[in-house]
Amino acid sequence: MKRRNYMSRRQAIATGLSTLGAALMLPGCTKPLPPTYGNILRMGDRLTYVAHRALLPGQSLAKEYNFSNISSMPATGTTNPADTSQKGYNEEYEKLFKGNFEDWRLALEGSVTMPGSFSVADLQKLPSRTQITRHTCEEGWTAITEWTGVPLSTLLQTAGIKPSARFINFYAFDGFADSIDLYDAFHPQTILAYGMNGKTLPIPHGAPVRLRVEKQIGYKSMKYLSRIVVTDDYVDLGDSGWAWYTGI
Ligand SMILES: Nc1nc2c(c(=O)[nH]1)N[C@H]1C(S)=C(S)[C@@H](COP(=O)(O)O)O[C@H]1N2
Ligand SMILES: [Mo]
Repeated sequence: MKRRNYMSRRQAIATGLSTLGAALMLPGCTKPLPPTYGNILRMGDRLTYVAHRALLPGQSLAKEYNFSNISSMPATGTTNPADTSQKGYNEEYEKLFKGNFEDWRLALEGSVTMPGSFSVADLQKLPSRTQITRHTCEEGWTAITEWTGVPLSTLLQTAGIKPSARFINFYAFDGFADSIDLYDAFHPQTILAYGMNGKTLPIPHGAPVRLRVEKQIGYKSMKYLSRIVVTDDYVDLGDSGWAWYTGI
């Protein structure tokens, strides 16, 4: 009988490590990895990132639920940037809010061949996706919610992202800024949501449009979006105090 050639545990680990090594040296990238801010603990995030990106197919879907699973969802962080007494208050947002967001435009710029700006109506004209998913907050609570919006990939394809593009940066009215890589950006469940549980996205949950990144922990799903910038390199938007990569 032919002798089966199983890979030994040690060999498997060695192969895994060299795959990680290769991933660490992606060609043509000046800053291929997320930041650690000189924090030794953040090296763990980097390892999680490299391991996920090297070992997972990248596009596995987050579990989707049924209507009967929908739970209530608390609003956290900024809950109304139009409220002068809130930390995330923004004058421009207050004006847009008073005009029922008719003048709101989502800018899409950077490494794209056709920069543009989109009204809520523009986004609603594009093919939509509805998904019932579990939101996991780093503070230890979860909620199951239905989200409706346009896949970020559709918008990026419309704008024609350049081959050199690697990261998508997001800016919100309350001062939030963060980024995701192209795996998450083109993930089919990564959407710009304008609907929640069958209704217009409410103010506390990020009106008029928020990001849903279902493969990342809660704070990556940015509320109150104002601008999207495609970049070739990782842009240091400052340390939020939270890990940049939190794949779940
Ligand atoms: N612009 C902005 N986006 C944000 C936040 C915020 O404070 N401002 N909080 C984040 C965190 S920590 C979580 S858990 C979710 C909460 O979303 P929710 O308020 O709709 O429950 O939004 C994320 N996106
Ligand atoms: Mo959170």
